[in-house]
Amino acid sequence: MKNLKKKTVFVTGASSGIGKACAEAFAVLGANLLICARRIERIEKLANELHKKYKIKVFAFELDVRSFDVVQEAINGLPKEWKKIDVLVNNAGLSRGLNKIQDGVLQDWEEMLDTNVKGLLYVSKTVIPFMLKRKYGHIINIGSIAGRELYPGGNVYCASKAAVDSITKGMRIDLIGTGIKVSTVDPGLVNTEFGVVRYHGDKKRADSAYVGMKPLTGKDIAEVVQFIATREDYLNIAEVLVLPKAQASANLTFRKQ
Ligand code: NDP
Ligand code: 8X3
Repeated sequence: MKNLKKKTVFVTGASSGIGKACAEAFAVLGANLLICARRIERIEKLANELHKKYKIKVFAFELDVRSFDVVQEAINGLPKEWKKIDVLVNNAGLSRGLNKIQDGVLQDWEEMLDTNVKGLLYVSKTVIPFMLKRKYGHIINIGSIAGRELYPGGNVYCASKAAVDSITKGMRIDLIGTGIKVSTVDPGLVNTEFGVVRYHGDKKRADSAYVGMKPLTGKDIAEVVQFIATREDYLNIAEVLVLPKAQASANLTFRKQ
């Protein structure tokens, strides 16, 4: 098992859900953490907690991944020691709405594509040069079952996660021989703030996704990410689909009445 103690792990979208759980999963291993999101107060609180609990260094910063200029400025402006990024977890992402394509809301489409696709590209484009310089690094992208299968109303969100799948595969091809490896974790239903964000704050509608079944937790996914990141360097777990037992496909869940 690879030792990540004092290595640098960068998690985007660490203010909630899977990203927050990933930050803690790497803190447990003694890794130093770079964490970001738009809600800086949450990121700073998490940084303090993890620093105190695990005696690690944490650099927390506000970042909206949708602007390339902002991403470049924030990451290129990091203190030198923080640019030695060993693991990048491209987690920041969201879904907006579940409308049929004919009823789609332009702003929702743009938010999903700008965050899930362009944001992931912007962060990667900025971090990859640091990894190339050190001939070392591991990029772990958080995709989704939604990138592998469509469901009604999934249209643009599914497309954004299918793009993550293609980008991951493209990265793996283009970065071969550079010392950088690339993996993806594709979760099914995970109980995070994802649903509340998808339904623009409607918690009741968000919770209805989990009625009669046990969804995954952010920690479940973080444990998989942690396992992938700690394999010996010669080995790459390229992709993993993680589902609740009660979910067979993007659109088929078993629910107790
Ligand atoms: P949460 O809503 O709980 O967390 C999303 C995180 O992304 C937050 O930290 C949020 O921080 C951050 N984020 C959103 N937009 C931006 C932005 N523009 N810039 C920077 N950070 C941003 O949802 P999850 O933890 O569930 O989602 C994490 C990832 O997992 C996403 O990529 C999602 O698509 C994927 N996923 C989720 C599944 C699920 O069922 N929950 C299943 C499959 C995949 P902030 O708002 O503070 O900026
Ligand atoms: C999130 C999973 O099925 O809610 O990526 O779209 S789903």
